[in-house]
Amino acid sequence: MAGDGELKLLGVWTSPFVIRVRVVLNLKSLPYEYVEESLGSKSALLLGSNPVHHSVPVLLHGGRPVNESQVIVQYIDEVWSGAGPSVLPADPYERAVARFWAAYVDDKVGPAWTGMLFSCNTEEERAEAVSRAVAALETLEGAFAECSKGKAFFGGDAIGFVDVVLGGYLGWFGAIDKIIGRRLIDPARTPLLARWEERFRAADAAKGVVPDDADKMLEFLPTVLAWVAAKAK
Ligand SMILES: N[C@@H](CCC(=O)N[C@@H](CS)C(=O)NCC(=O)O)C(=O)O
Repeated sequence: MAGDGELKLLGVWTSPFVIRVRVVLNLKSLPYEYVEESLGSKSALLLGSNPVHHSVPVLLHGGRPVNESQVIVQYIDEVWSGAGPSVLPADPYERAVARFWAAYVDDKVGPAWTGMLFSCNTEEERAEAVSRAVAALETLEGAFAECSKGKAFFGGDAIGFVDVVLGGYLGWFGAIDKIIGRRLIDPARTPLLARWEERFRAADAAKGVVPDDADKMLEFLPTVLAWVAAKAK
């Protein structure tokens, strides 16, 4: 169904929100054109396709834009329901639970991620954001036990909605690990998530999309900080 030129994704390679969409496109084996944006000089296509937020990701399907990463992931899952595994569970209750935890990730992990990297002015502020991230991850450790039912992923045997939503952050987590000198997903505090991280990173759909070079991420950090500073002006 996704013929040549039908799907175009506007993104930034480090964005957790873009990465989750790319993982799902890979899971479904959908061909797409990827367009790397510079958030310091956004393209006319990005500004016109996401006039409300001007943010990535934007998925263009046959030229029509779909915005907001969690919305995009669910859109792909619905439109290409026959291609590859379903990301959302078939059962309505389990689907509601998955949506709840995905929202939790972006409500709690998202702001802590920003706080650890982009909005901390002092090491104390960074440490405070790290604490908030670790607390959210400890809650997600319990969610993993509940959702996975002893299997490999939040989605069970296969990567599901909560997996891709949380998995999008792993590239930056690797960079944060280097900054703070310990693992954010600490095998002692969150052993289930630590093993989940290894499985998720090793999955074919994540390879080449979830950044695994923390130094490269850290080299890119000043670029993102400049975007954030310019936006705040
Ligand atoms: N809630 C949005 C968040 C997207 C977002 O914040 N994207 C960032 C990149 S990580 C962005 O494009 N920022 C540009 C801007 O806000 O001007 C989603 O899930 O898609």
